[in-house]
Amino acid sequence: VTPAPWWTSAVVYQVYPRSFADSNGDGVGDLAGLTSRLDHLERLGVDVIWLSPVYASPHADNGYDISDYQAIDPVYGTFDDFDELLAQVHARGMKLVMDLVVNHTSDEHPWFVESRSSKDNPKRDWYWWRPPRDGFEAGQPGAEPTNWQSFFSGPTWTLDEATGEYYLHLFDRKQPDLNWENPEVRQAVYAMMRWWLDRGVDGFRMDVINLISKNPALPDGATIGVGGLGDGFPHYSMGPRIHEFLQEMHREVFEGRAGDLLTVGETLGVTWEQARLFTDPARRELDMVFQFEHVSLDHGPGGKFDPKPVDLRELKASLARWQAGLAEVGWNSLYWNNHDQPRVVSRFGDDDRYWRESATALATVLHLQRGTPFVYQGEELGMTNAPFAGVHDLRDVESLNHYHQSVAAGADPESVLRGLRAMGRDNGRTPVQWDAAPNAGFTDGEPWIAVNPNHTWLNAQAQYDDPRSVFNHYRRLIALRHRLPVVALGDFRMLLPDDPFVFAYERTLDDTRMVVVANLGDTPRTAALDGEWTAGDLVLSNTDEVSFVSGRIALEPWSAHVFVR
Ligand code: TEU
Repeated sequence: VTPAPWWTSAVVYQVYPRSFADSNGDGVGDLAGLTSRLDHLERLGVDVIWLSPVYASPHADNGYDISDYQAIDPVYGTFDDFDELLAQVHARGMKLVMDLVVNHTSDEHPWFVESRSSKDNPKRDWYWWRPPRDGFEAGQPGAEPTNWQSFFSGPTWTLDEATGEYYLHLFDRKQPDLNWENPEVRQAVYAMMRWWLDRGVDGFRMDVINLISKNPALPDGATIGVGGLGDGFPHYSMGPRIHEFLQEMHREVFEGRAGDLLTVGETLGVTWEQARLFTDPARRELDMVFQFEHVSLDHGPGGKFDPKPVDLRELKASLARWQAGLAEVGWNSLYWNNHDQPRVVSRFGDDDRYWRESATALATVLHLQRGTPFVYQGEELGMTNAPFAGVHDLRDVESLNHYHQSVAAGADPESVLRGLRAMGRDNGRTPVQWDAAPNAGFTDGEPWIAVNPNHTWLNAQAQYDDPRSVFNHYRRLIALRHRLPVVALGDFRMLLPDDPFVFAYERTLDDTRMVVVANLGDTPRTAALDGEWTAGDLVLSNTDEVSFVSGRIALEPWSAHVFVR
């Protein structure tokens, strides 16, 4: 038997550097700020840090628009700061995984500057350039080469006046898509990746990696509304060469490299069947992927900014499907939060009366599944969505575009704001709440986005010495994964799938059995657990006591318990 990979018992922590810790008072987090807070991560016990982009960038999308892959943006510091961070992370026995954003570059990247300079520039074909649609003049409404709608509102094509052609951008117009059909593009990306690995980083989180292969015919999408734009997703996602590209990348970049590396692909809209192909070790593509099924269940008929309540049975069924689908072959990532999602305690929990209980209960049911858990900065403190008063409080390009386009199309501003308050990405981007000081200990200056006013009581300092805190609960969950092979490797079986409030499952490995049971609702419940469990088997709980009434466990609102025997 081959030993289980190291990341089966590891936990990853995502740092969004802009909002983590600011060392120089300019209001933006930076590398030196992160280095100064490594004690926090060591205390939490995480194994790996995934660092969101710190490369040179004009910051149209907070660094997911890169103008130089081999430079540190001055707002984050210097290469000396980076090397110091990497050395300190390694000295503490942790790993550092970089964000890899290669579906697109910034329009200010020298590759694109060259590419746009003329139709016969050698780099013209490094991006997707197309003439206006047949029968249309450049710039005329409807002249875009396809009818696709961008992730950030409006068309996916922008006209370049100088050459009279359009370039493709699935995201902002400042994020032109690279043409992966061109072998020079692929080799340039692989060389850059090798350069970072040679520098000592431990792997990559790959941004929207399933979008790098597109159907080169670029067909129109089915019409979806807003200005007659169409849904191009079936044509630009999971294109015909996606597996070929990832296998080539594996060969060119990772094959034969010493050390414990990690690759995780962000794969929008993939099914578990596709995820199994990406993560089957025999295929040599990726270690794991981020899937989006469970974080799309609350999207309403009008999309993500038209949220609807989630039925817990559906959420459980979705997660169980992924557990089963990637049980024998492949591997799951486990996450509630990242820099693109609203805060889980506000989304699926109760950020008011049962704040502590629901934050810890949600953490428990996620972390003890089979897969590698990802903790997003502030999640370990139970940070909540932000009380954005109006559009002036928002910073995110996706939210701002959505707001302006919807209002221009006649929507009621207040109802647009309601959707953004619930689902907007800025909810996850308010500064980490270190202490009760005026800017939560994040900065001595004016923060780039407002600190959540609840930092007066919701902060790291207030939680370190409280054994019941959200922070210490996360610490215990992480320690449990490190300590118990059943957490890392046990089989998964969902219990009580039809219960609308109780989330319960069993893990088994050889003779060890573990049962996780939580009440994800605000009224007391009872549940019958398979087998004879007693309070003596309890290894972790978010309440003070556990009691059984005629064979059924009594579950206080948002309580969570873990039994092992
Ligand atoms: O996000 C991919 C993505 O499409 C969504 O998760 C996105 O956040 C959007 O909300 C869809 O409605 C990745 C990055 O994580 C994100 O921060 C970037 O903005 C995006 O790619 C472009 O690089």
